[in-house]
Amino acid sequence: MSQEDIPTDQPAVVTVGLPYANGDLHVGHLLGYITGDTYARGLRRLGQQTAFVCGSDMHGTPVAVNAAKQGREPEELAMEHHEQYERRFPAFNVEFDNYGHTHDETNTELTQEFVETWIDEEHVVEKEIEVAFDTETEDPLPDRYVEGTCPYCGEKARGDECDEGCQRHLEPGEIEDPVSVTTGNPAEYREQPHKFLRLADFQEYLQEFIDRLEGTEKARNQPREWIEGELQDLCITRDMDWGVDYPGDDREDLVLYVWVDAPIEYVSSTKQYSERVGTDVFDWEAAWKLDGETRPETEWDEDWSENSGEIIHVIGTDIIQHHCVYWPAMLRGAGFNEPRAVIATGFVGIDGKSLSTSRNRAVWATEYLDAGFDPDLLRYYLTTGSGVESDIDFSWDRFAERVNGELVGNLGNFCYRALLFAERNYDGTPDAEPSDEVRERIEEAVEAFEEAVREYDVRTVGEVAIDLADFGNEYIQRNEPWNLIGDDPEAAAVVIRDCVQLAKACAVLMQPVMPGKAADLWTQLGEDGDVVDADLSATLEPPAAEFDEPTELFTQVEDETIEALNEQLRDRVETPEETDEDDDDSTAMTDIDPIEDDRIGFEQFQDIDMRVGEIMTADPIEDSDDLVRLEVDIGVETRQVVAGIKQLHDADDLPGTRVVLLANMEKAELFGVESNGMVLAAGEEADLLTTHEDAPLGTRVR
Ligand code: B3M
Ligand code: ZN
Repeated sequence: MSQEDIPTDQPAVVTVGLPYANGDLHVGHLLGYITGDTYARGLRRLGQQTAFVCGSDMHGTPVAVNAAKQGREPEELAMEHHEQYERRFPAFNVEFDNYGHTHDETNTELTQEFVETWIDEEHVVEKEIEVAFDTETEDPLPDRYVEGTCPYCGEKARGDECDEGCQRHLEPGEIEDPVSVTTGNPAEYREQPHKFLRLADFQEYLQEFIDRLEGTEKARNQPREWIEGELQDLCITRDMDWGVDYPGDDREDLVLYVWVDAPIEYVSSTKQYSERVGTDVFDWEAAWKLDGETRPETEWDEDWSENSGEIIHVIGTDIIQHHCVYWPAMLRGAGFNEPRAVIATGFVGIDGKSLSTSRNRAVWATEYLDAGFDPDLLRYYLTTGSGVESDIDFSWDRFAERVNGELVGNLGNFCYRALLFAERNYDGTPDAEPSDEVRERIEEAVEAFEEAVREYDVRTVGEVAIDLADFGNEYIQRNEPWNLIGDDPEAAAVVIRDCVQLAKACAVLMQPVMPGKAADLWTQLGEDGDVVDADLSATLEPPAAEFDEPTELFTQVEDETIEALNEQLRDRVETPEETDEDDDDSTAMTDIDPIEDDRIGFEQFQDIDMRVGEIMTADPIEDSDDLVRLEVDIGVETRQVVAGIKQLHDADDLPGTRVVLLANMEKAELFGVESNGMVLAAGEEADLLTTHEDAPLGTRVR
């Protein structure tokens, strides 16, 4: 990366984690792709040359196991889903410059090149390790072919990750009591030679890298604990025939681990884009290579990096380790550029509970489209519902509430009123200069937008136009042009010119989050060309002198539609169907959690700021089964907190209760209510923790 402020003179690449080509897309997946698309569009708005690329993740056991269960060939299953994703993304206005897949020639070749460089540079070592084999069929059982017990936390886990417990990546041979997921037979461990990337070679490099890395907080900080401890070598081969062959070894059925060829697709997809549009339009090497060429060295040298591009990854929180530890080491080992930023998004919940595909508690991409909603509404909901890294809850009720309030009632209403008044009275934009007040307000919005892009704050990128429309509504109300037009026509002309200018600025600023609606507004404004090509300075350029009568940008979501969708969701969650997907994101219910193996130091504990508080008010949140809005007095201030404590506690009894409040918890938004802290409670039923004696409010809990 160039280490200069964005926009830089170098090309940027924005990527999103590749979807496994093994199932249908739901709202949880869409969050990442929409966030990435919005961010890439935001970068371009600042004048940064940007390629937005992705592809389907075709290999690995997530695809192979699904295919085996369906009695199909992995390639056939993966291609089918790949083609489905290719069509699906544009339906949500997610427009990749290139959407490839990991099984194509570009990625196969590039992956092998990476690995050959690691071998040449002596970063690859061979070790005998224990790998699981089916005791009856004698087949090797890599990664998700087995399930068992996590050796770190004791939870049920998949062969490659502890998805329901401590979230660790598990190396081959680590899982305890492995059982085959396809035959149900117990597995036994046998010795087998495998190849490893020696991560210790990159430890020092990674420690410096993490200090430079930009992006969201968790992505920058969570990797520190892994990088500071001893780095375990990464096993890069698997006994399978579905994948990219390991180069330089003729052992049959030895392929690269899926997490080797998957991130390399980010590079391959950019390369395909360059090959299609020409390197004069986008030069993939300028973006991905150090100073335009690969340098097989491992020491960091600022001079080489100065002229390389800006790599920005958008991922889910659960794959931070792969992107902030393994991937930078892989890039470094092959002499490639490093990521400038990693943006990690939170999880999407459904109606206050975790999304679960196996319980069919999910809102599917097709279902949303079939309901006839414009994709931009969901884009707005998902990007602005909570901070980028916070979890976000999706409910149809909240969707309707936000669309009707924020889009129909605020943005849509303002633009319609402004343009209708202008068209009826002036056939378009009145001949007047905009006021200083409005010019300054637009300048402020543009600055907020630029800063949000520089800070990877996608939520603010999405909110700037809405805030501007909010101002517009207040401005029009305060100035009453309908009265002015008779009394003071000149003043009325200024007010309406101001409003048209504000609508034009809204179109430019809302484009990253709602590209389709921005294009509609642009047309209504009588502007030539495409709003995509208008840069931020267009917000203050004179609007078109003439335009036609406007139409409403957004339509009200009706109660009956929402009731039907809620019923559809309720019915299928109550009668869970068996699905053949295995990406269940729900947390299993257990009786008593095992004690964490990992000890924490006192310093780490000190980072947790817990205070004695007292509940002042408690109001149940409508439409939620378990959430209550609390006002908690913590001595120095009163905090609004949303707590999932309805099951065991009657809201009316809560005021006056002493609680322990985690005061430095990240803010979150639940059912539209901001939660600024967390009250501690025990167990699924949320039994509130309280103090025994009367410690003064605000006292720190240690
Ligand atoms: N295919 C999906 C996931 O684990 C996985 C991402 C690859 S990104 C290089 O979220
Ligand atoms: Zn675990």
